Amino acid sequence: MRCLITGFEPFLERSENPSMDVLPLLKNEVVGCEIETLLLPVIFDQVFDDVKTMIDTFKPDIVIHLGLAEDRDKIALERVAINIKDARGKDNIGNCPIDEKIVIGGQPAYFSSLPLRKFEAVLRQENIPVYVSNTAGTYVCNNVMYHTLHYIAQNNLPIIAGFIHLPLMKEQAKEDEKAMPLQEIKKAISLMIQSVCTKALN
Ligand code: PCA
Repeated sequence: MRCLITGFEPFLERSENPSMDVLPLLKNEVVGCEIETLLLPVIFDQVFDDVKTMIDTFKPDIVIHLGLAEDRDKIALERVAINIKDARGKDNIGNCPIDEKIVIGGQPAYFSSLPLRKFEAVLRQENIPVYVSNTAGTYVCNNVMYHTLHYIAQNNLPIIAGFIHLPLMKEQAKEDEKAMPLQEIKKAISLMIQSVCTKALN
C-alpha cells in the first residue's frame, strides 16, 4: 500500500501549521504502508501542481490531505469538497478569489472516498476527539480536496482520497484556544492510515 499525505505551510496570521509539523513524524509509522509526504503552498493556483505530479509518479492507493482549521476543537473528517473558491482572506501570494469556480464545467461537489465512519470509530476507541464535518470551507483546503477528487474521477484512478482538518496544536495555541497536542494529532493520523492499510492487507 502506498499512501500520500500532504500538509500546508502556515497562512494568514499564524506562523505554524500542525499539518506541516506532523509530516516528518509520519514516515515509517505504519507497517505495510509506504508513506510519502508533501508540503503544499497555501496558494489557490499552485496547490494542486505537486499533488498531481505525486499521483502520477508515486501512484498512491490513498491520498490524505491535512490542513489546519483553527476554529475546530476536534479532528474534522471532511465529507465533501465544493466547486467554489471564496476566500475569507488572501492566500500566501495575495490572491483572494470570490465566488469563482475551481474547475469551470466541473461538477458542483465531490464526496470524500475515505472511510470516514471507520476513521471516526477508530479514533473514538482511543478517546481522540473526532467528528464528520460537512464543510471543508471555501479556501485553499477545499480547493485541493476538490482538485484531487476531480483528477481521480476524470482519470478513473483506483485511489481513495479526502481531506482531514486538524485543530490548532497545543504547542502553538494561546491558553484560551482549543487545541490538541502534536503527538495526539500524529497518533490520530497513524491510526487512520493503519486502519485502511490493514483492511487492504486482509
Ligand atoms: N488551512 C486552510 C488552508 C491551509 C490550511 O492549513 C484551509 O482550511 O483552507
